[in-house]
Amino acid sequence: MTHALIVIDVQNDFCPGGALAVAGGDEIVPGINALMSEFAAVILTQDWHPAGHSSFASNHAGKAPFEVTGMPYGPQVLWPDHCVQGTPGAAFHAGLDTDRADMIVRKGYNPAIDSYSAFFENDHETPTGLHGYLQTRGIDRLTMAGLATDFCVNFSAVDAARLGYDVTVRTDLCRAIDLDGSLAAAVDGMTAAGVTLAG
Ligand code: VGL
Ligand code: ZN
Repeated sequence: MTHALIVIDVQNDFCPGGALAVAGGDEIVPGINALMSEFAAVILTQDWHPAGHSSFASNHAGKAPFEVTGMPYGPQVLWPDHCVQGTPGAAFHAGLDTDRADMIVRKGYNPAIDSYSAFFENDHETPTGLHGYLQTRGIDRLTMAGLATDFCVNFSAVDAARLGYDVTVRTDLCRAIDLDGSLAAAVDGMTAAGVTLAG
């Protein structure tokens, strides 16, 4: 099996001081860097929204961040403006060893659809292209780490398992947003999908 490390959204806006800070988000950086040498391939994902993205609460009159709204593709949590293309908040954490990455997958660039997963936008249909990339490289086993456990890591891991990859999530190298029980639900969902939780 060819084994890849997928590092999810280790970006300034998800680290302390960022627009959508995840508690302890920066603590995982050294451990992720240390893991990279163990893998045949390293892939980074980058949340990459245009200004005024439809997942931003600021784009919905009368809605506050962390409220849920209905979108044509289903319920959507509304977020503070974050990871706007080209801003410092969208950049990778300065301590992350990005030199080791073979591939950087950007997601969330479609103004009308959010994209938590590294594989599909939140309509669960529109592909990012990552599956094709992994298939053409013969990669069938994935280890994931990054931010946030209950959103982008969770959606990426469940999609990967459904696509047939052997998936492990290093929960010690992830941190969660944990909104209304979202972390417990994510753990249940990943386990049900056959994802191995390790660390
Ligand atoms: C994420 C919320 C909004 C994540 C991205 O990386 O988990 N969460 N955009
Ligand atoms: Zn986002």
